[in-house]
Amino acid sequence: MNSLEYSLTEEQISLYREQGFLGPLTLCSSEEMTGICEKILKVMETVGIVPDTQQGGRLASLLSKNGRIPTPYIECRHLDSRVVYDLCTHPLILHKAISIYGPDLTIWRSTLIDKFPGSPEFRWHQDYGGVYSRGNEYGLEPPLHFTAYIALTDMTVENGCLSLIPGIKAVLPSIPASSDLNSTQIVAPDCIDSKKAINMELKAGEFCLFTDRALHYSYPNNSTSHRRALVVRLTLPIVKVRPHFKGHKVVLVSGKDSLGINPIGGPPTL
Ligand SMILES: O=C(O)CCC(=O)C(=O)O
Repeated sequence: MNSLEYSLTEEQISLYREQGFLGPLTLCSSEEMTGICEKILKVMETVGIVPDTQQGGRLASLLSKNGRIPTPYIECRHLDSRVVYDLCTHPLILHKAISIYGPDLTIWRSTLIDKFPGSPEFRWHQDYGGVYSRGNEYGLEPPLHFTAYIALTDMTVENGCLSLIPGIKAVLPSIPASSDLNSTQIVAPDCIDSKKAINMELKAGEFCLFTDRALHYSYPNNSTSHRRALVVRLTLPIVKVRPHFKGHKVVLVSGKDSLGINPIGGPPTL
């Protein structure tokens, strides 16, 4: 496969710009992803480099009231696990991202989200509100990032797949998700027209891309099995990323970093 076959078509690029998201896209077969997911589950049994207090990050406060953080050790495992790093930097993701954002790309964060059976919805939000709002620890300047959302298991409406509303480009009015001082933002309910939503059901091994303004939600997991995803947050080397824990580094995954404004990490050796 040459890099053209890895890239997006003109139609896909237009659709991404119009909708603010694109998918499903194929990364690997379900069988291959099942094997990778088994390795990732072992990684999640080990402690990474992110302090306990920051596990679950801003997504934790998007869970409905009383929702608990499903699994420990989910944040930024691309910094210490080769299997997570390799998935985050898969050429099929990077070439597609390059088609839209150009050759210079960094990863500033990743999160493994294990939605256990019975776990609640994530409420409607734009990642913009969580990442750039005042007082949170993920600030990026200038504000620009996007997400590659990888299905480690099949994701359906029943087990908690994403749902997205196409065409949202603006930053919508938002309210804090909870009374917690560090709470992330959810979009104000009167700005959400959920009739327009498109469900993003994915098979294990598929992924989708979405902007930081894409308005999205995920269903509760009403099934009896776990729904697992790896969420990769990408940006450009020109974006200054506020380090959000000791040892946090931005990883240059494509092209060059001509400004050198962030501490840059390499692939993990394990
Ligand atoms: O995985 C989920 O259920 C929600 C993830 C999400 O909302 C996000 O990545 O911003």
